[in-house]
Amino acid sequence: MKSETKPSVCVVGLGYIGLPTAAVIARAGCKVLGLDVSQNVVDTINRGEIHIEEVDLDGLVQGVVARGLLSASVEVAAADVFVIAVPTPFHKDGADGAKHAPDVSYVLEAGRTIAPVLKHGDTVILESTSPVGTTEELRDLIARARPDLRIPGLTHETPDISIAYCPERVLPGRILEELTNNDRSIGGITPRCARKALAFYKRFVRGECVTTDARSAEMTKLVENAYRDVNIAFANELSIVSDAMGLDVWEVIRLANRHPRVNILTPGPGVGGHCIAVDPWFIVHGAPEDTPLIRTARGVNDHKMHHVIAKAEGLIEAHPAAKVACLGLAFKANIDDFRESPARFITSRLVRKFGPRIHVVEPYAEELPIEFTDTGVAQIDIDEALETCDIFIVLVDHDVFKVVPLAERAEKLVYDTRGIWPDQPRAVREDAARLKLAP
Ligand code: SAJ
Repeated sequence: MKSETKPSVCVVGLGYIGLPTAAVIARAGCKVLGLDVSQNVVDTINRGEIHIEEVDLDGLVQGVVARGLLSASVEVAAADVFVIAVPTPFHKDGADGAKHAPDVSYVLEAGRTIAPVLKHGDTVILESTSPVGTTEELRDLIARARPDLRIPGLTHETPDISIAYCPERVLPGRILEELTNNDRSIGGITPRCARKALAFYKRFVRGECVTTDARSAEMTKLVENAYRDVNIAFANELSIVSDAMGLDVWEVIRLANRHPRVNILTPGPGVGGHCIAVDPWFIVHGAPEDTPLIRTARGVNDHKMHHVIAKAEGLIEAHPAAKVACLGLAFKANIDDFRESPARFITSRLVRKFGPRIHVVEPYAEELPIEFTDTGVAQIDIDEALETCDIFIVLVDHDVFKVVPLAERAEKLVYDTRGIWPDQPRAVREDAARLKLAP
């Protein structure tokens, strides 16, 4: 039997996706170089430590660094496989339709970085969520930088390198498990490219790996997150409608979900994170005339944040002597990720209006984010909040909040945007008629 040598791998971008991916590939026995622009991130990883919070990642990184399988650098080096996992944000502002336009500059920069070290036989895989056509754009950039290489899709001969798109699908908080067990869509620039990338993923993915073309794989990733956004929008719209009708949305959804073909998601204070609130725009931007539903869902989910702010403001104004606790800043439960978080946005707006009457409870934050500096607002723990605060605004469904027994919160006035305390006697929905809500 042919003895097989394991490919050396370079992972470009050591963030929430890149670092766990690098560690899982290293665990499979491949020698991995992680590349990042931050010297601080590189130094942290080379000490066997991590700069992000993710279940079991610390032990894994420590182990693979100690075994010499993972190292990090700010300098690129030759490898057999390159995995690009850099951010693809969108432009938040900008005139002339630039608002919400995808920004693939980090992907192209990664392409420029690896191009000089590419050699015959290498495979380049893009994992970053990208608008349709980005893998071809990356391919064209590599072709311009390396006219000496035969590039897939641009040559009639056997290409020197392979280029493919394979989006990550992992859920923060379950990244290591999902990296290994989720199915993967692998889109090649050509079928041969897809087969090369498939052979690589088979080394560490237990889920099924399905091959397709690069553009379909790009669209698949966007569609997955847009699907979830549209479904969350439905739940959020229901919560606003139920509110207006004096109904308990949690009860309505619980009952509707008993239907065998109905599965309504959970309302919340809006949709956060850098995937579901972003990726649908990549589809809308690509086909603005043909995406009324996807665009509207984004609007509904963004509007939910403002609905919560208005309702919370009405509640706090109606109780001028009350001390207020805002529970959670993270974009979802049990993680320390505060980027694009509705809870953080809502809390900061309440702080701007009510100042130190607001107290922030966020067990996953060592300190409050920058916009809370000099506001006089205190970060307290849940025990202190239960002892000292009168109004509770639940913005994140962290487990540590969920387990607070009724006896400890029965007297509190609660606005529960996540439905974690369904038995709360003094819940805002019962007071809704008495609240003067901002328009
Ligand atoms: N949310 C609700 N109600 C729900 C579900 C979620 O309000 O019923 C909110 C959350 O609180 C959060 C936001 O939506 O603010 C997004 O959370 P999420 O758990 O739905 O998703 P993410 O952003 O953590 O990860 C998503 C996942 N995509 C899908 O489930 C289709 C993940 O698999 C992707 O890998 C990830 O985006 C990504 O990187 O694209």
